[in-house]
Amino acid sequence: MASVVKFRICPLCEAGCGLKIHVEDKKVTKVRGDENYPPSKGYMCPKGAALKELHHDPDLVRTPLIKENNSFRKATWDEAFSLIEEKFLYLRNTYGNDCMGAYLGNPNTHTMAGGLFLSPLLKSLKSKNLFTASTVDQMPKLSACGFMFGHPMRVPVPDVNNTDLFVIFGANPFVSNGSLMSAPDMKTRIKKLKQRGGKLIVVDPMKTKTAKEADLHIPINPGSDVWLLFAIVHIFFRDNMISLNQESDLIKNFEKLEKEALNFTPEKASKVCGVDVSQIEELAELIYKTQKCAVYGRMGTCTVKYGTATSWLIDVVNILAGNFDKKGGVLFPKPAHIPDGSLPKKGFKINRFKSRVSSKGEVMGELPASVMAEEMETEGEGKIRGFITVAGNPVIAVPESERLDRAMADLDFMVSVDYYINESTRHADVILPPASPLCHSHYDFFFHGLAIRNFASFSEPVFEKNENEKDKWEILAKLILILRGKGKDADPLDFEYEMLSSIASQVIKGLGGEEKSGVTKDSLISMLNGRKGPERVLDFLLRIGPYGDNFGFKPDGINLNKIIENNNYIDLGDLSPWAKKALLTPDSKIDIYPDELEKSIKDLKESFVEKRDNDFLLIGRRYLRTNNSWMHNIEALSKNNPCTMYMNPEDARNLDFNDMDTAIVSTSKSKIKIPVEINKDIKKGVVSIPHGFGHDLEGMQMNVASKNAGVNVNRIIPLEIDPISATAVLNGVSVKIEKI
Ligand SMILES: Nc1nc2c(c(=O)[nH]1)N[C@H]1C(S)=C(S)[C@@H](COP(=O)(O)OP(=O)(O)OC[C@H]3O[C@@H](n4cnc5c(=O)[nH]c(N)nc54)[C@H](O)[C@@H]3O)O[C@H]1N2
Ligand SMILES: Nc1nc2c(c(=O)[nH]1)N[C@H]1C(S)=C(S)[C@@H](COP(=O)(O)OP(=O)(O)OC[C@H]3O[C@@H](n4cnc5c(=O)[nH]c(N)nc54)[C@H](O)[C@@H]3O)O[C@H]1N2
Ligand code: SF4
Ligand SMILES: [Mo]
Repeated sequence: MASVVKFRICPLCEAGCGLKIHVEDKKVTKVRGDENYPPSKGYMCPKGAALKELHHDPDLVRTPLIKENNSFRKATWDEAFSLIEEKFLYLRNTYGNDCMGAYLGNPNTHTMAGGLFLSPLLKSLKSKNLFTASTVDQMPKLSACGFMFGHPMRVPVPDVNNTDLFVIFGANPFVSNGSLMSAPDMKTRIKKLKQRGGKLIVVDPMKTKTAKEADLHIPINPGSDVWLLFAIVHIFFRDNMISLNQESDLIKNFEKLEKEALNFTPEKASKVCGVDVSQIEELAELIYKTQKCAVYGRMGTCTVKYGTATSWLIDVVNILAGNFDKKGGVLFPKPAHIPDGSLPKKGFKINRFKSRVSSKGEVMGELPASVMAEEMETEGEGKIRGFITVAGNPVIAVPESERLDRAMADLDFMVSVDYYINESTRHADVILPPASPLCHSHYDFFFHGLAIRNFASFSEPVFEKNENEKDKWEILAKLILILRGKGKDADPLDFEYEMLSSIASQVIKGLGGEEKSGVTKDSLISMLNGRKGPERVLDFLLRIGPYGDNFGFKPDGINLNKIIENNNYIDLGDLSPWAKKALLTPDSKIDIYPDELEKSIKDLKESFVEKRDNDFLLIGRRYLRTNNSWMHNIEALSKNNPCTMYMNPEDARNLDFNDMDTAIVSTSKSKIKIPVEINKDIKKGVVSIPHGFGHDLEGMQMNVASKNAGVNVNRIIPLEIDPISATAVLNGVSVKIEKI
């Protein structure tokens, strides 16, 4: 049988590399990087290649499963949806709306269905018990951007291709392939940066793969970046090193910031951060003097005690040094699917409602993942009894995981939309598996808004799904219709039509109404291309988007077919300045010191302590061949990812550890046993454990992963949160270490 090569955008991480999927007789024979796809030019990582094994993984769930007598049996879709309808409606009618809850995991952001159908799914639950992986991840950055720029989707992205100084705080893009910065092949980009005379600086307690390529690596104490960044702001004001790229009246609360920064001297920062005063001074000067500089931060600046404050200060530094909204600095992307004027200009609010048990505030309409367990455990009105997980593994991803594991086991009824029986989905009563990723089309609704270049790309399904399989959007639409009381037999296309119709109404309203414009909803919808489902919605958004063809009124504009005809990719240019238009604060200003941060900064000032030498602070790490918890079941990816604890040689000597001796690591919550790997790249007093492991729980069916189970670090991480964004503190956790 002849081999065919199909193009696919990789759905596994933010980089979104272009892949060539070689197919023979309905089988993937190999996966290679597509050298003709401009963003990645042939680059891919081992995970991309593993799409082959993923597609054929014998452990992948391929039909709906229903749990009976503690084990799963195959079921029809109709049986599965009937049971869900019966149980969910019963629970809701008996206990009220808040007895329902949901957790959405990371891979949702890599699917078209996730981009379009999850927000209506959450609405249809009518509950406040909504959780996502954002509160163990990037919520601090989104919150900081919300306060400063008016909307959490206004995230300034480093213009890596044009910058001359790239300063990275707490990220390791050589391994993670970039996050809140979609940019495949960071290694080549850094090589090019150096070729044009530019510099890379990495601030990280660990000399990571990225840090090893840096011109300067600053090993900082975990959790202390907020002090270092504030000290830079202090120096800027003290030495008059401020050169705004905006008119000053575009920025408010400037004086308040100046006054606050007085409190954060480099001398004080030096003691907390373990970084010399002279180095802090040099860093500030270099950032100020370099014309094109981009400061960027990720996990190490988000999932820390002052995550929102740290994330905020990164952009404060960019603004004060004149690098915000400037080529070579940081800029807002302008994705093709978000029509101008479609995001509300009303600013960003949090705490609009609180959790039932411990009164934690809402952020972006969701509650912190850290309160999930207590909301499931605590009796009373609003106790979570019915639960949905979609592409998430909270038992591994969320702190105090043993408690969450027990709480999930006690739920009355749980549904998981997922294709593995893993640590979390083993608690489900029904598992609904979407067809393999290669059976879905792809457009990056989330990551085009975070990409270092504006473009629109699309890939069609590599395989047609089997008759008995369902696309993820169909599953989500069914759940929405069931939860809205339309019944399990309602047609998912009814919901697709509702979405299209609501966009059409907005457009017609903008044209002055149906009568005046002569345009009807159905006339617009009938002009759409693409398969029914998310593709038609995408085509609609592209056509009315900032580069769209406006249904023919702008013949040079883009639409879905044009992307496909243009080899799946349309370039829309370098990021370019447009902040003045992009700001979504009610007064159209940048709030450089939002009120919401004041309390946290007061607390920070009062919390000043020098780091004590005998404390161990725990941080996390990622491996190139992992993807959080879920790709350990691929044989080719399961090797060379040891679940060990890195320890500095001096610490190891002091505690009398030899390489691979077992340590007991404990916090107030629990203890784990883990082998110690002596590693000179980690700062003294800091230890690192990768997350995503612990695949030895009863009832899982991931045969490869279970062989290399490792231990779940979230068993010992306590439920501490950043007070603003309610995001878990995963880095800089104080631990005790003993030899076994
Ligand atoms: N291969 C692979 N790629 C992935 C993933 C994966 O699991 N594997 N996961 C994806 C996901 S979901 C995400 S969110 C991204 C994350 O993307 P990144 O943030 O780039 O990845 P991390 O490896 O978490 O990098 C965080 C870095 O912060 C450092 N660090 C820890 N604490 C501190 C601190 O207090 N201060 C400073 N300055 N540094 C600190 C750590 O040593 C680490 O090097 O990666 C994505 N890409
Ligand atoms: N200690 C510690 N904890 C962490 C982190 C850390 O650095 N340290 N990182 C945090 C971060 S950044 C993140 S993003 C979270 C990740 O946490 P989660 O998103 O909750 O977990 P994942 O491990 O990504 O598991 C993804 C699940 O989705 C399923 N899946 C994959 N693709 C699809 C799909 O297309 N459709 C459906 N329906 N299901 C799919 C997989 O089978 C798996 O069950 O973990 C967080 N937890
Ligand atoms: S870096 Fe790897 S996982 Fe990420 S998109 Fe590229 S090939 Fe896929
Ligand atoms: Mo993440």
